[in-house]
Amino acid sequence: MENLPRPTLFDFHGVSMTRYFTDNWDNVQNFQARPDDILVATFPKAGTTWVSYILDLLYFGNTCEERQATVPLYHRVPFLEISIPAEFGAYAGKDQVNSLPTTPRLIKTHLPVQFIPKSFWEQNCRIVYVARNAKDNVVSYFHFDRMNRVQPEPGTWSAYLQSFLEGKCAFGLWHDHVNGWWEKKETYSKLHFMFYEDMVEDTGREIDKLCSFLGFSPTPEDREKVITGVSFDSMKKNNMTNYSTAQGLDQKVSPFMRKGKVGDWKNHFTVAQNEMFDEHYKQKMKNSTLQFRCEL
Ligand code: PPS
Repeated sequence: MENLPRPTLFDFHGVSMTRYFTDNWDNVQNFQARPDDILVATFPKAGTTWVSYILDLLYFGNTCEERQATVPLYHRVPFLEISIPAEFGAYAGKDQVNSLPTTPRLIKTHLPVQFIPKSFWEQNCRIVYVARNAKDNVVSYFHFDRMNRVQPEPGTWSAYLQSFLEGKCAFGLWHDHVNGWWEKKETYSKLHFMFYEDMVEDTGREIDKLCSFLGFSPTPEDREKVITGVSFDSMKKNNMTNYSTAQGLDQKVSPFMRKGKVGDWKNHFTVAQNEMFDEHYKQKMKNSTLQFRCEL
């Protein structure tokens, strides 16, 4: 993986993608979901790992200590569409999902809604979508692309910001991603929409809402255990959740568990970049009822 070439972006049915997310396309599209599968869907860097770990602890926190201590979260909640070529370790998220020993299976995806394999809809699976305000999302994505060989070279911050606004990041335009999933909520009732900012504001409240969506009632002790286990500081220290065991990531460039804050964009955006971003945002989101908070 250390020699894995940085991929380039290309247009894939109208969405910017890299080969690491399209090489296994037909297989991924033919994925056979089960009715109790739970899909965690996000635009990259919106809180996937956080919600994945909440789900993992809710379902399996009490069942197998060894698993909690030895199996990294990215193996417990595999990334459905990822596919790394044979010469760099031959890894396919779909195969990982199919070898999961647990029920329900927790599955991660960054696909826009129109690319979700159809069996998830046919099986009426529960889906949790996590969204994060665009400004913090792009900052987090920039630092991630700096440290992750699976991602295209990010270039400078100002070039990156421009590319983000043009949808030239893996998984395409943020605005289309969040709007596409938000609209799906109108017709698909098993979709629970969460906001990163709400989770930062009150993790316990958001876990309660998630549990009610899942039809799950943890004991007060278990609920507290989950809240403590999924705090930023615990997840940063926990080698099973901080990606320290993952290949291809250079945590010296930027740690995976970087800041975990709302409003870090203020340390990155110039006044001019902020104005330009807001103008573009107004245009792209003018028909959307989605509301984000960029500070708390
Ligand atoms: S990925 O690679 O797309 O799966 O990344 P993802 O997990 O979606 O997003 C990573 C960002 O989420 C932050 N994070 C958290 N914030 C607060 N609390 C907890 N527990 C938590 N866990 C992960 C992580 O730090 C990344 O955000 P930034 O802003 O870069 O710190």
